[in-house]
Amino acid sequence: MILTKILFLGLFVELSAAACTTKGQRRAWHTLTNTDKLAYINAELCLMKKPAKLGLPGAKTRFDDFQAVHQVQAYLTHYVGAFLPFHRALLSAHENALRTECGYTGWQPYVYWQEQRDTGNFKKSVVLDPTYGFGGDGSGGKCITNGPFANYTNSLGPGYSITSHCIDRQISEMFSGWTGQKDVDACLAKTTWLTAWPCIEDRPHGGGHSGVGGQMSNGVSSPGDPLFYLHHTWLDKMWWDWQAKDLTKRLKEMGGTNIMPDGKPAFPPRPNTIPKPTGAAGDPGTQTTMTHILNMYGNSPNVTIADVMDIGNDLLCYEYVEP
Ligand SMILES: *[C@@H]1O[C@H](CO)[C@@H](O)[C@H](O)[C@H]1NC(C)=O
Ligand SMILES: *[C@@H]1O[C@H](CO)[C@@H](O)[C@H](O)[C@H]1NC(C)=O
Ligand SMILES: [Cu+2]
Repeated sequence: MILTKILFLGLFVELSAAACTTKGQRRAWHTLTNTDKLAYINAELCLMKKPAKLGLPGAKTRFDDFQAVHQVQAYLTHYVGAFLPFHRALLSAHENALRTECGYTGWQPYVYWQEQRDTGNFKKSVVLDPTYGFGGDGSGGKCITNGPFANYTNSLGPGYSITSHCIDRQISEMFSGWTGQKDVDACLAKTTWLTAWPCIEDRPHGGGHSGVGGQMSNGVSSPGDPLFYLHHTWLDKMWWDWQAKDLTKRLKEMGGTNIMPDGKPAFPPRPNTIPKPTGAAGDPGTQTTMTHILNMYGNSPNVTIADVMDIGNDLLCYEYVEP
C-alpha cells in the first residue's frame, strides 16, 4: 500500500494506490456484450451530466473536464516524447472517473480498427452503431443525428475556441485506410522508442482521428467525441504491445523532443494566450525524460512519465485482452 499526501484541489486528501493484485481487463469494443457496451455508454453519459469541477475555461461537465485538460496543453502533449505517456495518464483518469463517479464496473474498451470491416470502411464500423455504439457519421461534416450522444452540447472546441456545438464527424475512408494491420505491424517492428512513437503517432493515430473526422480530427479538441477514448486506448495498447516485445529495456525507454515543432497538420494555430512551451515541469530540457511531470490539472493526481511506463504497476493496474 502506497500512501501519498498531495495537495489536491486545495484540500489534503489521502490517496492510496492499492497493490495491484487483479488487473483491470481492457477489451476490444466489438468483443463486448451488448449489456457491457451499454454499461460503458451509460457511464459516459453520466459524466456528461455531472457538473465540471476543475474550473478550466468553458468546461461545463465532467466529460468536458477531460477535454479541457487535453485542450489547454495540446502543444505540450503532441509530437513530443510525452505524447503516449500523457494520453496513457488521461485514459486512466477517464476510466477511473467512469468507475468511481458513475458506477461503471468494467474497464476502458478499445477500438480495433484493424479488423477487416473497419480499415478503409469506417462507415460500417460496429463502433458507430446507433444503439450499441457511438452513433453515426454525421453524414459529411455535420452533427451526429443518431446514437446516444446525438444531442450532447459540446462546450469546448473546435480547437482552442469555447463555443457550444454538436459532436460532428466526417468520415474519410482515405484516412481510415491508415489504421490497417500493416501500419500497426510496421510500428511494432521499430526497434527504438525514437522510431516507434512517431510511427504510432503518424498513421495509426492520424488514421483514426482523420478517418472519423469532424471534432475527432482536431488535434486540440478531439476528446469532445467520446470515440476519442476508444481510439487512444487502441494506441496505448500498441505502445504496450511494443514495450512487451522487450519489456525490461522498454519499461525505461523514453526520449524525443520535449517541444512541439510548429506548423503540424491538424493543429490549429496556438492562441497568444498559450505561449510556446520551453520544456515541461520536472523536465526543463529539450529532450523528454522520465521525470517529466504530466499535469492533470487536478482531474487526477499529477504523475511523472516514469509512473506510467508500466501498465501493470500499482497506479495503473490494467492489462489488454487480445480480441
Ligand atoms: C435527440 O433529440 C431528438 C429531437 O429532440 C430526439 O428525437 C432524440 O430522441 C434525442 N436523442 C437522444 C439520444 O437523446
Ligand atoms: C501539477 O503540475 C503542474 C505543472 O508542474 C503544477 O503547476 C501543478 O501545481 C501540479 N498540480 C498538483 C495538484 O500538484
Ligand atoms: Cu491528444
